[in-house]
Amino acid sequence: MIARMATTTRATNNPIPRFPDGFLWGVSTSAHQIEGAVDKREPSVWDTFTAEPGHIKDGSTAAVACDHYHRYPEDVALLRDLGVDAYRFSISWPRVNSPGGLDFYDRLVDELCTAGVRPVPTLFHWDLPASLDWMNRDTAERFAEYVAVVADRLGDRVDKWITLNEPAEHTLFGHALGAHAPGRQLLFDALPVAHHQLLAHGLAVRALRAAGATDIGIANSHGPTWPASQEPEDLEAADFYDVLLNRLFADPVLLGQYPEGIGDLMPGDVESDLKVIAEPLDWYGINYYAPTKVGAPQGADIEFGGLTMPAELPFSVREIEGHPVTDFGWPVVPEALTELLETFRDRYGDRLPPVVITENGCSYEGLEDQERISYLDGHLRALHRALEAGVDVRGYFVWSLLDNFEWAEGYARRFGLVHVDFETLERTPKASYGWLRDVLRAQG
Ligand code: IFM
Repeated sequence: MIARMATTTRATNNPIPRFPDGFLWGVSTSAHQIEGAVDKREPSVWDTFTAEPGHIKDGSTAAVACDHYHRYPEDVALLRDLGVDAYRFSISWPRVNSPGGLDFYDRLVDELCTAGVRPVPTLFHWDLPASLDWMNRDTAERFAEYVAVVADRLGDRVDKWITLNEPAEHTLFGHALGAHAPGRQLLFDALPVAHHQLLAHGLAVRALRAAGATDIGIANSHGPTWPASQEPEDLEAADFYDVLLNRLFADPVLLGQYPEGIGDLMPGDVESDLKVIAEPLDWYGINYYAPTKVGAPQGADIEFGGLTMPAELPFSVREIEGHPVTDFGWPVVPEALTELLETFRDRYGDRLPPVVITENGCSYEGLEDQERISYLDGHLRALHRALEAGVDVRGYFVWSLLDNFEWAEGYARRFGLVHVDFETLERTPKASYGWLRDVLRAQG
């Protein structure tokens, strides 16, 4: 049930500049973070990881989460009343593997279509079936088979698809550092995980095309890397980090090549795989949250943003000072979004298809979330500046519709436009929900 709504809706009196006609406005979620109903699907690597003590900061699980599996009509009503054009959600591969699992997405897609909200599914958002492993190339082939099944079932109502969400984080947090499922600490030996996900992306594009899809993208996470100083060792470390987080995942998709020195570290017939990975896309999704300041290694482990970065890494992440931070401690730097988009335009030129911001948002407590309004306000203005600078941006999705299971942080980080009481599961739209609804109305 939807409770009363927060009352204030404005952080600034200046209207958000007008975005082009046809600009796609949406909000995003992911299956594991909101669905619950774990008994109605096979386990994922996240279930296994969560069950091991010590991994999730508040000791919680996603067994119920927002119970979106049962409460999706209420959540779709929230989307409709918000006035978004589109809803980005993810499809749980373990659910699709389970009897009747696809029926849930059938119902959800029908509900969205009835509400006039365009469904935009992501086909993989980190909840790998527990029986699979991205260290194995075969997982990429299995992914393409699963994608074909989903496209066959939903393709009559879904025309916009996202292959993967943030393979960078899934590789880095899940397989290199061990902070996310499946909890491996392989450091650079985790590189095959990146390659196999990228291959899975390319194979999925082919499977979707074979099913008639014409509007396909990926949601990669990117942010500017700022060197800690102009000293050569800091510049070198920052460049390395930029390769790891940005270019390792964008270059193969957009240019059909790995950054220098990386291809040799990848398994299999890399040249032939790159042809698959670089299957042309209709648009390129960017998840943006914050820039990262990076310097030379400091000879000690570093705790940063909920992660432990081991001393042996060839870089160290530093605090960005002089900007507000979210409850997660992430710096709020809207102008870095403009910078990022201009860098992409300059780096990839005409190889960059139209861009969609597939995630942007922040964690803050409270219903009267003026900080979130201010964050979104700033980032929309920064996005508009990128448009004015000639970057072809076609859409913007807020992360997230609902407070949800924020991975290793459990329920401690609230990213939602809608508050969820995790005892009663009651939804309460926050001030930012009302603010965004007003912005969307004004955009027409
Ligand atoms: O909650 C995550 C989401 O699953 C992927 N992108 C970043 C969000 C906030 O951490």
